Amino acid sequence: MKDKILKLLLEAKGEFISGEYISEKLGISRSAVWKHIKSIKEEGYEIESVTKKGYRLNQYPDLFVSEVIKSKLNTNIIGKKILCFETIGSTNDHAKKIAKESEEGTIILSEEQTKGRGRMGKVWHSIKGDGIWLSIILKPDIPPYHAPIITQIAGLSVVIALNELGVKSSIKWPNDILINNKKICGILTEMSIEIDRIDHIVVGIGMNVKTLDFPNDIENMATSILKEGYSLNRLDILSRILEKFEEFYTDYVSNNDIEKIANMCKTYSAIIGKDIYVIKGDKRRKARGIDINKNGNLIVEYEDGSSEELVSGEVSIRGENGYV
Ligand code: BT5
Repeated sequence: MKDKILKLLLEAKGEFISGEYISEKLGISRSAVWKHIKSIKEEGYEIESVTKKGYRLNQYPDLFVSEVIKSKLNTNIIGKKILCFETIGSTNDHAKKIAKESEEGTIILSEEQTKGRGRMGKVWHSIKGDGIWLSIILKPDIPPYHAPIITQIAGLSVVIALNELGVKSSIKWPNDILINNKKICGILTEMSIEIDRIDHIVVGIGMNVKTLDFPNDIENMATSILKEGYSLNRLDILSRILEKFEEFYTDYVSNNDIEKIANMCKTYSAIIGKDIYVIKGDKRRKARGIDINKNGNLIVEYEDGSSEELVSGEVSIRGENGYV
């Protein structure tokens, strides 16, 4: 019932709605309405009540609540269904579990992850309330070998969303987003294939928003929006990312123009023209980032003048002096 009242308050878009209207609409007594409003307020929602006018929602807390996100979100597919958790193992694991029976564009969010994952089983720290821990379920009709482009679409959406919000960021091919050469966001794309077609893809996006103290193992290479001096609301960042993602994703699935995505990624690249290390397993080789080609692959040139086309998933990139 609380969710339904919240929905009515959100739909009123800052206007007053009367207790009578809510009670009639939801078939509950006026005093029940008042009790629910009281408990919604206790969760941090600022609700004004004025005699003869009713209730008005003035402000809401920066929490993941599906009705609130929906009221902000301007998309058709991505986020049509939103599942929010207080805590979860990994949003990607949950997304994979429910993918078969879920609609394309369903998103899963959690305030905290206890088993957040990076690539190849690496740990992804997901501190409660500090970040955006998000997974998106997709069902594109594309060949499996095109799946890495989804990581790039996600990266592009994050970078463009942040830049539009005034936060200058760049992409470290293939799956990291950086601010001032530190990692603010990582992307983990996983797919399920049936013979030669994709059954579903889960794209996981983890972004540090409010973290000031990072665990020891990442304190020198990680940063957050707040740590970089920007005070942004998680819900504003999230809705902007999802809107950008829908724009690039729908364009890609209808036109299959990988080169367009690759070119945009190149514009925002943190490693083109930079000295880097290419790391494969325990081997590390000095190189220079040269290009992101029309297939979205990274072209590097080694010190001996030879070059290589790298496909995402097989390498890690590190900067010559530190993270990038
Ligand atoms: C990634 O892997 O960067 C992908 C991270 C994806 C996380 C999202 S959150 C929602 C969804 N559910 C999940 O379970 N995962 C996804 P990779 O490139 O392998 O980088 C992993 C490395 O990043 C770790 O080994 C650490 O060095 C570093 N790291 C871990 N937590 C971090 C954090 N919060 N911020 C910055 N760096 C971190």
